[in-house]
Amino acid sequence: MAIERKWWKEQVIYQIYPRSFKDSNGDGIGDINGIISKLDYLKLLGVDIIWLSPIYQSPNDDNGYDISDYYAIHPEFGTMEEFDMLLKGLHDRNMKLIMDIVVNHSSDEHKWFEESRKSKVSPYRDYYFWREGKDGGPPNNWQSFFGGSAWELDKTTGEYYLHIFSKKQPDLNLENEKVRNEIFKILEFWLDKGVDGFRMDVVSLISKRLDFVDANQPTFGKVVEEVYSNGPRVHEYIKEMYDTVLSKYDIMTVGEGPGITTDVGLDYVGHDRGELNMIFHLDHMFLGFGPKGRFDQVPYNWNDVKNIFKDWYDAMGDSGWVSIFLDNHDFARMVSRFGNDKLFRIESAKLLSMLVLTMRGTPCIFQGSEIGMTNVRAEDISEYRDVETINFHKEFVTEGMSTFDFINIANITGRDNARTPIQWNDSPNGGFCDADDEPWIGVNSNYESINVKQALSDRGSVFYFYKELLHLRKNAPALIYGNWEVIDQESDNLYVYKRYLENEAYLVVLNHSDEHVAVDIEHIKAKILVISNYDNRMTQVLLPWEARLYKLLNV
Ligand code: ISL
Ligand code: CA
Repeated sequence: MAIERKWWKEQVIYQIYPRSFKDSNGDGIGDINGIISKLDYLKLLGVDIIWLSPIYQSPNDDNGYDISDYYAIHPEFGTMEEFDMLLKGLHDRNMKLIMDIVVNHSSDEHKWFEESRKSKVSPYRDYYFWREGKDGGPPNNWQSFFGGSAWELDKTTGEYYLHIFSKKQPDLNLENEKVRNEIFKILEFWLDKGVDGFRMDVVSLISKRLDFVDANQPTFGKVVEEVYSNGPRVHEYIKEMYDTVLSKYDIMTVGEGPGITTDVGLDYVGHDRGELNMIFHLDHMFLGFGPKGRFDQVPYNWNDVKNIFKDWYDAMGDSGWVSIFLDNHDFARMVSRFGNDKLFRIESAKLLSMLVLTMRGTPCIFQGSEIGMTNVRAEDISEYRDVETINFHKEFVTEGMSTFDFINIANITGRDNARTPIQWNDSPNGGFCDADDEPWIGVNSNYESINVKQALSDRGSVFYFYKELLHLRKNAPALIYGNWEVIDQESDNLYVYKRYLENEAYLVVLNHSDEHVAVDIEHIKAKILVISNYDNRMTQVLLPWEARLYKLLNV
């Protein structure tokens, strides 16, 4: 059977983390008007679908992933009228908007939870998971993603509630039909406003294993996979959302899924499942995470990444779809993690963009990657804002690590690396806000050389490379729907693959290293170089981080 053609396979997603995108009113916090002021920039780049990280009312314990009112815009970001203008501004430019929807948990300041915690007989008690403690401690040994027990004792009733993330993010109980109906109402509210779909936060976690048995797996990753994710009713819940609401609109959905492995991927996105359109699987993003998670780094290499891409391609076949991405607001900057952000920043940022835009799957670009923004180098723990980094700092220091060592790790892997403000120009605060305003998190000190203004004035910039590739992809069905065949699966630094569909074919040749590397492509005779990150080189030796896209003729 031929692969199904869909608009959401052909378009490209760009993620906006609103807090860090553009401040329009001097409070140091990015906002909706700031985004509106940059719509022409996004259009110029050539992306199609904006994924907006949460902008709802929130006490911001986890920067909006803790929602206290799903129907209101957080005043820091603006008003509902401004939101409507943003949506219209995008639609006027033939672009789309997908909302980030977080239904695994709410904020503890949501009225449901405030009611729920009041008494054991509250009509909202069953909106969350309340359990008695065991042997003077929590009901089981589950750990929170953000450190410590996943259970918090609430004094009012003497019971514990479950929070897989921070204690200000109590898990919603979707076993309760009322909760599911609330969720349908929320989805409908935003769809009726005209949004074009959803990114569903941790959708793999929404059904719990109700026996709440202790986790006995060796690593945190395994616990997520085998205990927290893919619970018994997860597909029933997603299908119900699809049948009741989602299927009635021409929209797209992408599920974010820690713990979704290749074995179960198609259960979420198989085209006949009536569930989600695509997933963000996190296998390659969790590489390097040791038994205790991201601050417990273990080595990995490029081949591990390649193997994961191969396994997912094979697992999806022609019947499922993924998004292709190498960074987002939860991970290090792409060029710092998978490239060389010092000696070959521009070359490697371009190489990675070629990878993201030529694989099979809907590409997702994280804000700032289009200008090759890098990780930060914080020197003091007070520079961090992320609840995860702050909590684990305490935990690791208690266990004997020095703050100095912890900061060195956080500078490699912490989420704030991706959350510093977009560098718009070389003025103080990088043009994110005015020089005399105080941004909510410090601007990366390299803003004077790495910024949008510079990128737009330089034809050889990372920005224009993205722009050209985005344009190429749009007009090349083989790069969207084509089969993908890797030529050098074993190589640790080369990544060479073909994309082909009917009589159209492309060859992508990437040197993922600081070295000169020979590549054997001479036997592929009829080919023309379409785009590369060095000047028109056709030789058999690739320069460091050289990336070439060839069109193959006579196929
Ligand atoms: O960043 C992580 C913790 O180490 C990831 O495991 C992340 O928590 C996971 O991918 C789920 O992320 C999503 O849900 C979180 C939120 O903090 C993240 O920002 C969001 O992308 C809870 O809502
Ligand atoms: Ca602002």
